[in-house]
Amino acid sequence: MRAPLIVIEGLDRTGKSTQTAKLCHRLNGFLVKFPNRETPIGKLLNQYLTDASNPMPLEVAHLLFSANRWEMVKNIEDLLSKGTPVVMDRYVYSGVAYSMAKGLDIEWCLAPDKGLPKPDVTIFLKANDLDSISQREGFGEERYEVASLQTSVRNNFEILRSRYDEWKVIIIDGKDIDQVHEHIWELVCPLTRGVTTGLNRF
Ligand code: 2DT
Ligand code: MG
Repeated sequence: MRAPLIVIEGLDRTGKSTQTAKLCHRLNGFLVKFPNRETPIGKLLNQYLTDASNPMPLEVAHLLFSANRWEMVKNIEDLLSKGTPVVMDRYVYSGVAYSMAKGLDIEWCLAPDKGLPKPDVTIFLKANDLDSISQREGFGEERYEVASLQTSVRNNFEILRSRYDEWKVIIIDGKDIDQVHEHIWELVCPLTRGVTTGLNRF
């Protein structure tokens, strides 16, 4: 028996931080946010994301995002095997969806993440109304927070959703924080008794 690995994905400003924190608290789990900006690689990524004049090639950025996940694997596997649920705020799918939006090929994007633990459930917070997202506080502060890129990222998330069967979608338009949380809880609840199968891998 091991604890579940739960991923919450979505575009910028769809409430992932709020929802992952709330879920983690209820589960008594461990929260992992990607990119993790605290590690040496994460610091490079933070510079890249916050400074639009940073000339890093997009392939390099992609590989650093992936490396930033690999840095955490041992830690995550230990937690799961000891019975602590792990909740992730973004993961492999953000890596692929954002890099594809910048023109990279899907298989190329997935390759460096091959072997990473696969989530037991991936919950996609989907906003049908993208205009309301770009009006949320703080939107536009970072490199990828541009409406045209968000539209492309959303299409890429749809491609990934049809490819991976652990995906669940929650439409967030018109729902408040607690309503979205309860919906997430319904999806996660069956996993809280523990998971009997081993971890799958990408
Ligand atoms: P936050 O706004 O959630 O801090 O993300 N991103 C993220 C990628 O391009 N590749 C990745 O592998 C990951 C995890 C999405 C900052 C931005 O980083 C993007 C938005
Ligand atoms: Mg962001």
